[in-house]
Amino acid sequence: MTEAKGGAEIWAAGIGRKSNAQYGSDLMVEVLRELGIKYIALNPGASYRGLHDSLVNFESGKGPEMIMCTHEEIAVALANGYARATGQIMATGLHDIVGLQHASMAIFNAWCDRTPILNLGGGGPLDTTNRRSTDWVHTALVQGNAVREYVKFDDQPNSVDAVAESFLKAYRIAMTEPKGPVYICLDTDVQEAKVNKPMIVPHAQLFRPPPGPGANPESLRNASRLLAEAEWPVIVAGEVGRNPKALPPLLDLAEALGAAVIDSDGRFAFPSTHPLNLTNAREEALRGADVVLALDVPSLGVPLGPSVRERGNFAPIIAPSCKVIHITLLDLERQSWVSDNMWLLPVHVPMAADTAVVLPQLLEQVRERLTANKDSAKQVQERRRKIEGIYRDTRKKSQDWIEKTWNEKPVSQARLFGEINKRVQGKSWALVSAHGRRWREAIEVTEPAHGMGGGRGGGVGYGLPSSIGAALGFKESGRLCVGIIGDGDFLMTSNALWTDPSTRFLCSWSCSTTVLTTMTKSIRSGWRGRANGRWRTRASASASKSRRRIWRRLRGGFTSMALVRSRSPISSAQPWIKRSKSSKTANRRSSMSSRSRAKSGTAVSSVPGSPLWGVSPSQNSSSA
Ligand SMILES: Cc1ncc(C[n+]2csc(CCOP(=O)(O)OP(=O)(O)O)c2C)c(N)n1
Ligand SMILES: [Mg+2]
Repeated sequence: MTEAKGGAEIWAAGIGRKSNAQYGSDLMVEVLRELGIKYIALNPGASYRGLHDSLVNFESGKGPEMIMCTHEEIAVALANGYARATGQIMATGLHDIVGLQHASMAIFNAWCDRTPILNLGGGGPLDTTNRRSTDWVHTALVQGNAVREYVKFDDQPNSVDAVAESFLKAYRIAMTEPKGPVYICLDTDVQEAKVNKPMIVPHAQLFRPPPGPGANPESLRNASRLLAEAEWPVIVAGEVGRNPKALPPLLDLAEALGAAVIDSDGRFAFPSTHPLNLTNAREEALRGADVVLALDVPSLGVPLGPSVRERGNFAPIIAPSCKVIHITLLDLERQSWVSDNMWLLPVHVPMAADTAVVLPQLLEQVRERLTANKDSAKQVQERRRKIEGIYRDTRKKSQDWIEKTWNEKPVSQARLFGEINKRVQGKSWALVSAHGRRWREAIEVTEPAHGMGGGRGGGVGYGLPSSIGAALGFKESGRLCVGIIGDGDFLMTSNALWTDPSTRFLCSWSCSTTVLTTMTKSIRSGWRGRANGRWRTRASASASKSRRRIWRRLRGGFTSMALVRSRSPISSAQPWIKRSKSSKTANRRSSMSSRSRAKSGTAVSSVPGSPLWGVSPSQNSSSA
């Protein structure tokens, strides 16, 4: 077993605190704690038993909390959803080559989503004399090669002394815009190395990622001039909502200009109830545009392109004379393996800056220019009237579609979306994933929790685990988390249901024949003590204590899980609406009521009833 060598001196006094590590993996866990990592999603494997042991037994109870998953793809997708919901990074634990290969699909998805994830994998031992049989088969040279094309950084610290630096670098790179997943391979010998000298845990604050950059002053002036002078400016919002701070100035900018807004990704950016929101009339809004302000749009050709795209025939729907301003940090990115930014479109004012920093500055300049022009108030008012007219017509079309297809058998998408909308409005809820082209026409979204986006990599199997990860992120908020997931997508990682972040989660298969309501109690971490806990002797009794805790949790098991097939699938979604005092009773009750409803085939109202939109646009725009 390797011993940690000298090197603590490189951490001068004041930049860290004394480590209590007895093993290399204890130090790894100390650094994870220092970085504020709350959760690690994992499927256990002997290649990181050292890390696993430290998570359980080293100063137990301090975290990160383990989220047990039945597949590494699920673990990484879960971390993706969590980061998109909270803006915070989660770690994953991936067994050597085999776990990494399972995880690779989800790592690729996270790469295309620009989502930060700290993937930690086991490997080795690189010292071949320490290998057991499978270690030979499961150790790659170099393991990070398997995912290098779609992580921002990968590393393999080769001693205990190199661990802290590797973790801090990986964290900083992952969390610096444009963000992305990283991978660190942890050699088993480094994890299991005994620490026989004082070590330092560096203060993470001193190695934190830099805040996003502001705009180039000249570009900012050009952008504000173009917008203030435009006849029909349109704002296309992409991933701008990843920082909720960017959204109030976006709303104010749209109001000041009287400009139409198109929400181009699943990530929430602008209330769908606001009369300037022309997302559902995209082509109509863009056809007449003389200026487009694009905000963090990963692939401009998608919102600016035609709805039906055919091979060899890509033609933007904006006029050739339309001036495009694009604020994005993706130009700073190195990427050649996959061109997920798609077509290269002309951009007249490119700005490599953080939208959360630029939007307040842009708003200020636009307001000044509009105030200086005596005609602008009237122009803005006229434009707004026109946009409101298009908004009303579009809404009417959507309403007609919903009413026309309401009673279709099997249940129509419009009915599914409409029913969900009726049940969530006025409640504290989150839309943790959305599937189907037309959900925006029936589901009102008014705040950042109403759209996570993600899944740009197009790898099926993402919806369920990422929804569970997002629900984990919303755990403390009390929000009801709703995921609308394709049946194909769902079935590819349906075992993610085993993972339970102890949060209420309604999941609808969009094939509209089945609704699944799960209400489960935590059984995560059930394996941790049994599979890997206490494989090495420690001076503390905490290991056996934690094992007793685990068995108590395991006995809790699933409280209920109801899979309901009926003529009226939506009715099974109701139990979560009525909250009762004790969660135990609530869960038991809801499972019973789902089952009895399924038996009797209770029908939901067959009439659309009150307007599905519930709240009038004017009411909602002020609260947004
Ligand atoms: C990992 C992976 N395998 C296969 C595909 C190809 N694929 C694209 S869509 C799809 C079916 C998705 O079904 P569902 O989620 O039900 O969506 P639907 O198109 O039915 O609305 C498949 C298999 C993929 N995108 N990713
Ligand atoms: Mg399907």
